[in-house]
Amino acid sequence: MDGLATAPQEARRQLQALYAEMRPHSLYPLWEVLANLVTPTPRSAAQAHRWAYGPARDYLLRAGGLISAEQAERRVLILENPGLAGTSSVIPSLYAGLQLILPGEVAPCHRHTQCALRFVMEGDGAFTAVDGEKAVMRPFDLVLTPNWQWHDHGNDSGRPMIWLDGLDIPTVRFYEASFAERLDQPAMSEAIPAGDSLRRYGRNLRPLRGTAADRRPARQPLFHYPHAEWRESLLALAGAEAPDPHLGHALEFINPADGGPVMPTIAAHVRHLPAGFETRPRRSTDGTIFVVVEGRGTAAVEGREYRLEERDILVVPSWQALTLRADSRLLLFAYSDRAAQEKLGLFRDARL
Ligand code: GTQ
Repeated sequence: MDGLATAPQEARRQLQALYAEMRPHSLYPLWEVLANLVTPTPRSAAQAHRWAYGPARDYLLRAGGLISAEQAERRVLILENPGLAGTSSVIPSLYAGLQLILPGEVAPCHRHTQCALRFVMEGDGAFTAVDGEKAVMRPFDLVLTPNWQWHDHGNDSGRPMIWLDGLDIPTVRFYEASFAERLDQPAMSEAIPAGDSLRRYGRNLRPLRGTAADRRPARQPLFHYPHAEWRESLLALAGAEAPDPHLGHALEFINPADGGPVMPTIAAHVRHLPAGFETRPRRSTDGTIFVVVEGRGTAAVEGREYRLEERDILVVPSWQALTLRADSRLLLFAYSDRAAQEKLGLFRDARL
């Protein structure tokens, strides 16, 4: 804008004529748009938003009466950010959805270049199978299906199972790198006992390289982070340390292969806020999706307040200041695109 606004009348007219001539040749003046392209601080089109779990769950169960998991391939309600209409995105780089598997159903086996995490919202005993190995899913477990690993979901538990899907679908779309395949059978044959990779790779152990027992992909061996384990660690931390003023107590889920985030594009962590604790405001460049695991409280995003109840989902876009207040002990799960941003040298946060 500045370029045009400061030019004299006649020059402005000639510039407009020049733009009109260039346009059919796909040429445009940078000076008209520079201030919107290279902004001094992030300007997210995404909006802060909270989905109350109850109503979302009701719609999902209604869909469950009308279409099977097999028909749908994945029976999921997309949590689309109201500021990103038509993009199926919760923040510009990430996707969120609520997936339902009813007793006896199978979500057929496929693989894709998108990375996915599953965070269990309710139900107990359904499974995600990754490369033929089942992770039996319990409430608030984290299960990964990393890029290009075969996965199917099934439920022989007798109860509906609902989890949050977090994927990097918009990131993969941005890079135009989407590949996907369906297996010619609904599920892989299960040669591997459930929990096998957790025992082999999840205890600071690893089968010796070059042995057949080292069967998982070297970069991504682990895919199940049980609630019982992360909760115990988080509460022990809370008993031993004062909460960080901006974050509370926080533990990141890590990939044991390199100590980094769980997947190349997505980082995930859990937080604990003691009853009555209020964080100081903090901004970060990684738009973040939160799930309330336990307790209740309030989130303020740029001063606007959102009530938080168990299983509610909150999205906080890039660089919007977040304050969290815990009415009772508050446990949160969170995922974001921080993993990708760190690799690109983009991640920043500001403690206010
Ligand atoms: O379970 O593989 O929510 O491929 C979206 C795309 C879930 C899945 C989603 C997917 C999946």
